[in-house]
Amino acid sequence: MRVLHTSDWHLGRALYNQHRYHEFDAFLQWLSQQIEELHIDTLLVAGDIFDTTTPGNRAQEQYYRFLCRTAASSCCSNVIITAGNHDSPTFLEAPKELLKALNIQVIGTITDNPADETILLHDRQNQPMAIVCAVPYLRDRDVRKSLPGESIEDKLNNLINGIAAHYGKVAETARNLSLKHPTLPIIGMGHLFTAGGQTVDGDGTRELYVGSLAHINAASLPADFDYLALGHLHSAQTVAGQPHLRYSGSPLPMSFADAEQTKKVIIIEFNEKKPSVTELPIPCFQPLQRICGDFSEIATRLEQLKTSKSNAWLEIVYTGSTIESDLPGRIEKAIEGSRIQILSIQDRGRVEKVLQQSNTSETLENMTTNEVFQRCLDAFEIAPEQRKELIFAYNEIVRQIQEEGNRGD
Ligand SMILES: [Mn+2]
Repeated sequence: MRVLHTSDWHLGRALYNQHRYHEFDAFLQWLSQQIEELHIDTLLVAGDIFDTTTPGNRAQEQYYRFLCRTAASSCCSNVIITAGNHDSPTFLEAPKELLKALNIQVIGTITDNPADETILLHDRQNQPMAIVCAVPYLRDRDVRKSLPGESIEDKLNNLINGIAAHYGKVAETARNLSLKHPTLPIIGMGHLFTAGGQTVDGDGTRELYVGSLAHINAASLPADFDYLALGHLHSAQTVAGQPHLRYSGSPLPMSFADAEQTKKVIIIEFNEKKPSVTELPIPCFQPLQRICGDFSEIATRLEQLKTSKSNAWLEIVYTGSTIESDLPGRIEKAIEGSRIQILSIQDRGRVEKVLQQSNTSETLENMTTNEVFQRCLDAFEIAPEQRKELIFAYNEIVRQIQEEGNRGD
């Protein structure tokens, strides 16, 4: 039996307002091809299918088109999809019954019965081949009851214990099932942050429980899993050095921060209960590059990319000490006639200049957004009559960003 484990597709995700449909299409095409060529029996997608709780039409079309293709494949007899913290459980589960007819199982949320998350997989000859514990992302309210007089520590401990207890209950139903099928592997699926997990700053992994460090210790998860297919962390990695407990990571870099990583899906071949695990690298469908430096360093790098006929998308971080007038215009001019696209230009030089003029013990982290802007107005000697309008516009932008951050996911 051969399983493919992936997660964190984040269909519909954009980079600085740039849509990424062609990358998602290319990835899903590639994935279909791998499923056929490697004779994959079972596909597991461990959460964060979509980037938002209300994905756009095009992202949905990509998802359903891929599922139809997989259901029609010559080998893949089972697909299991669980919800991640970015997904809407009800949105994902809405077509559940229809997808079941194609042997695609969707678990968006938990029920009162842990056996609902335990699935006995069959091959196309209707022979049982594995037991899967498909646990979706567990929301605080799913596993923890609020009690009066609790401290923050109590809440956190109850949350962590609640999550571990839920995995325990589902594993127990799998254990009971395996009494009848002792040679079948037990495969777990989950969407959580395990203790010691690695993230790259800015790679889009969102803290699951606001203001807390609810990281689950691998030792508190049931030991029944012959393989555990995890989602949530966007860099591929094992858990606590154990090769059968894994994050596949996201198939596309989520930002310029993880653009250097080789992205992967995981192939697991079972000989009865014994897994052998291989990492399958995903080709890069759209090069992303971050360029940092003063103007001459940026210009040199742009020239190199232009000469090599690059089609990269760029994030440019200007760190020069002088204030460059019309930085965006000069950069645009430097890439004229090439296939390069600039997605973002950040002028760190200005931020540094603002901070240099202020008290040296200050750092950006301990200033409010309004204080930083005030310093900025001072540093650039903006006339008083212009300030009112600029502050108003600035506040509006800050509010919009905060509202977007709060929106339902
Ligand atoms: Mn994710």
